[in-house]
Amino acid sequence: MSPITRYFLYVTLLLPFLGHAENGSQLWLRYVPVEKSVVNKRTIDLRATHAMAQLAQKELENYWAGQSVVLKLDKKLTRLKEGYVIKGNISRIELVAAEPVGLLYGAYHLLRLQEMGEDINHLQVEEIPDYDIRILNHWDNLDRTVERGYAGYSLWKWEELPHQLSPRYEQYARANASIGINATVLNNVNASPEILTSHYIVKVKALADVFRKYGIRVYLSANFSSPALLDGLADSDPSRKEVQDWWNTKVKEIYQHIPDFGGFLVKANSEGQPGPQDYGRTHADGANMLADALKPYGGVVMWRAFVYNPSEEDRAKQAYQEFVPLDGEFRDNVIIQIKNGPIDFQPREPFTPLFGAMQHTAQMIEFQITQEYLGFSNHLAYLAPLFKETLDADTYSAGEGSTVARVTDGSIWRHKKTAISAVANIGEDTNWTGHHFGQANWYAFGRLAWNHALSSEEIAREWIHMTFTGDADFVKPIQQMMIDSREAVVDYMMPLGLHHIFAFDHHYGPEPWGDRKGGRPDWMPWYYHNADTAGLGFDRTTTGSNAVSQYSEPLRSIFNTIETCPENLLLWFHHVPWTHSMKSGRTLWDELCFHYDRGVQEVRGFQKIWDKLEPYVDEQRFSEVQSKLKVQAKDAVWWKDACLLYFQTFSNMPIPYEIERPI
Ligand code: GCW
Repeated sequence: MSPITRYFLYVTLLLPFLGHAENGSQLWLRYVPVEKSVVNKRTIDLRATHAMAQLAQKELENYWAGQSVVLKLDKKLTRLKEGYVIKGNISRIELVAAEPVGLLYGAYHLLRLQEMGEDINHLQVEEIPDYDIRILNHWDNLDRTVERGYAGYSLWKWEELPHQLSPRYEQYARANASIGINATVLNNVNASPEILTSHYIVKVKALADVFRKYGIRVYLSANFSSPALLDGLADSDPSRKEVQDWWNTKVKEIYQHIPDFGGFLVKANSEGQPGPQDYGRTHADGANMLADALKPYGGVVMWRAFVYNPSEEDRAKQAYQEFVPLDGEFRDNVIIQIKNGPIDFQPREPFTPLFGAMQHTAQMIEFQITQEYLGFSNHLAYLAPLFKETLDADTYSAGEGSTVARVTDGSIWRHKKTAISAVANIGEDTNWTGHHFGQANWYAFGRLAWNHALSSEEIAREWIHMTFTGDADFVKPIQQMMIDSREAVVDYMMPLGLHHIFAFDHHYGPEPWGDRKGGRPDWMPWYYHNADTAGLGFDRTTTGSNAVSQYSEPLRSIFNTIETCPENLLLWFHHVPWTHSMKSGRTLWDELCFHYDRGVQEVRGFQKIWDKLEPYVDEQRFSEVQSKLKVQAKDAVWWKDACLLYFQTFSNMPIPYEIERPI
């Protein structure tokens, strides 16, 4: 090969590739710019002037290779909320929305169809979001560390703000808008009071100004003791006029800078955070004081129900016990934010019984996208099946069909605003989420917040198409791997309803034996697994902690009876004898061994699938995912061996021969 040919090959083949060397940074937004020849034949006709409508037009101008599009606003179509209608024939597509942001969402819808290679000749689309507020919660601290964050430091460069704006702020906003996310809480719920100082408010404003272009409102986590901590008030008692005035003044200042500020998220009287109970007041007293301050500006309070204390009472019961008596006492701009499960974002939990138990109070779900309990950013765990399990769970609180989705989206009890949230997995890493497949969980949350009826399979298919390739030989096996991945994690970490047997504090590996002298009993693994020579599991039946009583019938009886309790939650609700006969005919002990082993085998299977698909993936993403899968496979064996060898000291039964030997 002559040097000239070599140079030519280098420039044409290698350079474009080098240009994409950081291949995770584009997320699922890999639209190809349209060629000049197409642009000349096609018009993107905008009949509105709003900046967000212009942005929608620009996205289509740049990337829409199909027919001409007309974008129109029709304020009368209020039923659409932030949604849109798309109709089209061969030569012309019409995109109509009631709000400018609806045009932007509609534009991304069209681009998605294009990426997926869908037929766009006979479009009849009507999309209305299921929730009004679709919000990410960042647990980002002001020093840029991220609580339970595994993708590097926080995206928010506080020391550079407000003067310097990282280009990633806009990329973040665009990615969110492309999946319908319209709100974000910038800082950790373990909130530094500093965020509410004037010094920080101008920094928050700078971010809000960028995000607004994409229809995203900013919220802040507020520290309940801010009045005392920031301005030296004697206390932060919500019943005192001086404290109320402080909040009114602070809220006014925020709105002067950020006229569309969303409101506050509050973690109060939980894990050492201050709150109204410090002064003998209730959660309602605290939430209402903030709600009153925000009300004139249309702001909202998201008040968390994640409260528990070391006590004789089962931790799983405490949120219900504290909040149900307050039903009806909250202002209409307060929404109670409830984690999907009653303990804490475990690989599997039943839904929190508080859902549906407060009919006069707006409720919202809090999911966790960041994988605090699912292998950090090392393990591939596609979370749409976990999210769907909660959304689709029937609470029976207003009869059959009262799913968690329907008690929170306003279709059973109407509330002023509906919302859904998730703790973000985003950080400064080039690929945003640490693991390339972590991007799928951000994507899945956005899509489900928009339409909770979408299936995990559909969402995975979209994401794979847009992030990698639409080649069926790649899409099919990867989709299957993603669908299976969450259950694989449950199997090798905590099958059959086991929970919270994680290593202390950091929550990465197994530590079912953990017993720290003087530590909080409700933070010790044995509190949850209760292993003894008789059996395994937490007795939450009517003769145990009676947590089952917090569920509506027929669930209460189903969970309460060992024969009817779903086996995937058996050890959540029952202390089960080691020799108990499971549906498979195996003893509990053998079944436990079987699940741990299956989890390991599944991850080995993921490695094989991935290796085989190397030709479809760029080198960088291929090798990065490959290394993560190695770590995951090693960890899965670690979990299996550690848990089985530990529990065997109680069961005193042999590990079945067909199961891989501990190493
Ligand atoms: O389980 C805990 C996490 C904490 C987190 C807390 C919460 C923000 O381990 O890191 O604190 O949940 O949700 O408030």
